[in-house]
Parts: sequence; structure tokens; C-alpha cells
Amino acid sequence: MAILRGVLDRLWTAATRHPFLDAVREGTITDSAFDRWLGQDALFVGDLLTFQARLLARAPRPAQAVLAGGCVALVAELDWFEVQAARRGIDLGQPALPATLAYNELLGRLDAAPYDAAVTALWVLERVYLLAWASAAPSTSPFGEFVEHWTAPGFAGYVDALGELAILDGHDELVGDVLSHEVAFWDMAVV
Ligand code: HMH
Repeated sequence: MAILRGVLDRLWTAATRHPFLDAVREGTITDSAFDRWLGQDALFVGDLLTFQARLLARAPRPAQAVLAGGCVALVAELDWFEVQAARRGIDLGQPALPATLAYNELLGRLDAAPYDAAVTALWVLERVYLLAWASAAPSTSPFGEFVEHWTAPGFAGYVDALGELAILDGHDELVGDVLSHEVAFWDMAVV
């Protein structure tokens, strides 16, 4: 158990402190690396909406408002991605890269997992994303707007609300799976 804890701690750190995010903070990230990542994240958010809509369908009554709000926010996020992509001249019709496909497979496994496990994984996935972007702040680079978007108080509040629904005990393996997919997703942008 202690060994697993150590592995999980290292994974949390790896998923929230990444050279990609350091480069965004320092303004040294290249446009091509950022745009590749953004195109893949847009695909991921589409996949996440599919997963979350299904999770909402099987959620217990007290969890519905938070999860439904999250679905609406993901739809707005997809609109926002389209605006950003048009502005940056990114084609959002790119094929999914291996890390995006692998993450979508994990979301498919979560569809089949019990509700408690799936909602806990959702909280980890959102929390780690918030912490990761917080590590890129403050950014004076042209990407500052993105950093602000993903560290906004509204998003932090949503992550806290998901935290109230999550049950960490007994889901170490799943948490580890989510964290390693997050690391692989950042890795994809810089290789
Ligand atoms: C890879 N994880 C990844 N992308 C995201 N947009 C989120 C989490 C949060 O929605």
C-alpha cells in the first residue's frame, strides 16, 4: 500500500508539473506544439462529454446538478475551442493521436465501471487539469489567455463540487490509470 501511495504521489506530480506547462509559462512553447495539443484536447473534450452525459444518466439524484452543469460547461468548452481554433488557424478535423485514442479507451472502461469509481475518476481528471494549468501561471506569453481560462474560479469551484462526489478509498488503481493518461497526453504535445 505504501509503495502504491508513492507511485500515486509521483504520478500526481508528473501530471501537474510538465515541461509543456513550464514552456507555456515561460513563453517558449512553439506554436506548432501548442496547436497540436489544442487540436487533441478538443477531441478529448468531445469524448469526455460523451462519457459525462452517460455518467449523468446513471448518477444518483444528489449528484445530478453538478454533473449536468459539467455537461453544459463541456458544450461551452467545445464552442470555445472552435473560436480559438479559427483564430489560430487550426483544423479541428485532425485524426486522434495515440494518447487521445488511449484516453478515450479509458473513458470507455469508465462507462462500464460502477458509478462511484467513474465519478472519482472524473474528479481526478478535472483536478489534475486545473493543477496543471495553475503550474503554468502566471504566463506573460501569448498563451496567457488559455492559462486564465483553465484556472478560472468557476472551474476551480466545479472541481471542488466534484470532489464532494468522489470517493477516493479503494480506487487507487483507477486513479493511477487516469494520472498516467494525463501524463501521456502532455507528453504528446512536446515530442
Ligand atoms: C487531457 N484532461 C485533459 N484535457 C482536458 N480538457 C481535461 C482533462 C479537463 O476537461
